[in-house]
Amino acid sequence: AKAPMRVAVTGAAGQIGYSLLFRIANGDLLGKDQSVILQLLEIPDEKAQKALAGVMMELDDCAFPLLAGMSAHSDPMTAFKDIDIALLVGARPRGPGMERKDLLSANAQIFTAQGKALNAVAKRTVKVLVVGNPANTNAYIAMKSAPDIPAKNFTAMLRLDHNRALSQLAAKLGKPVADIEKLVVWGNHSPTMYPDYRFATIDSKSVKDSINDAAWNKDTFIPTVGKRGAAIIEARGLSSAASAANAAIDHMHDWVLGTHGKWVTMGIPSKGEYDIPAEVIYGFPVVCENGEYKMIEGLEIDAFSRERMNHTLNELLEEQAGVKHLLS
Ligand code: NAX
Repeated sequence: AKAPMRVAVTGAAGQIGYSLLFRIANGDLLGKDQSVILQLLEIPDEKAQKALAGVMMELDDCAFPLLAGMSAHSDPMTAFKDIDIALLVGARPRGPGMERKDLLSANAQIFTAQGKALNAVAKRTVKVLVVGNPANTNAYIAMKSAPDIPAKNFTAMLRLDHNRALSQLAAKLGKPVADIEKLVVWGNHSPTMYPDYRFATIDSKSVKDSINDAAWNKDTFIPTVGKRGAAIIEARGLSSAASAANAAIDHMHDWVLGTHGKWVTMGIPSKGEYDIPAEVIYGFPVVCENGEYKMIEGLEIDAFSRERMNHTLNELLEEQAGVKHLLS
């Protein structure tokens, strides 16, 4: 049998954690032949640790054959010891009266500390996915705080946006979601993201030609995908959790086990592709193979797309500028 893989999950007692952990332990993340050890991080707060203990009791009670062990932590230096996979879900939510820059700096502190801990104790091959918002900038901070781990190992979650866009297109076309290929979501995980179906195909036919409605793209599709998170909050009274956990599973599963030629969207550090400045963590189209992602390069960018891509880039550059002084 394969050696168990160590998976750290932060924010493990939160909403997303409650959907995520059971699926990891069930083999949905790394495969039905791969056992896992869960290393769960929560804030030291007594209530959070107690809630985490309760979640672990439930994990025990599932008697998952693939769950080879688990531990609770309040310090990233122990939680990240020897891990293969980091799912960084916990983050500071925006409290009442909290400004955007306060939110940015509260999270910058968390992700600086977690980046340093990864640098100190995680496997050098650790694959990191940041889910906690602002996800792209938090991933950037963690990456900059972990100089001894390859920058390419730090990614942010755009997959929920990708999946949301797929489902909107499938509904519009009246076709199964599985038939759509080559969708892209560019940029920041925020309402400025740019879901782009210009290259997408359905049953090998062009999605753009099938829809053939620029106004629907601009006035319905792009805003619906961008505001989907807010629509879920409005309907459910709570933010997306099961779908976010599902997207995190999709992202990491595909990165580790491959996409078999299928394009997916990952937030990854730019190397200057598509004129996105180096090191910006930006949503790009990729395929994955042998545990590595590879960007789809050379796609044509028209004037409308360039404007959208710059808009979401500018937001990311502003976020980066807002935390620069906190990175040493
Ligand atoms: P919850 O508030 O339910 O859970 C977050 C948990 O993280 C809490 O239990 C909290 O104690 C813990 N936590 C906070 N700081 C921590 C730290 N420094 N170390 C360890 N644990 C810490 O939020 P939930 O609904 O689970 O959402 C988690 C994060 O995902 C939020 O930042 C949210 O904005 C973000 N999201 C990102 C999405 C994406 O597509 N990238 C979509 C869904 C989600 O909104």
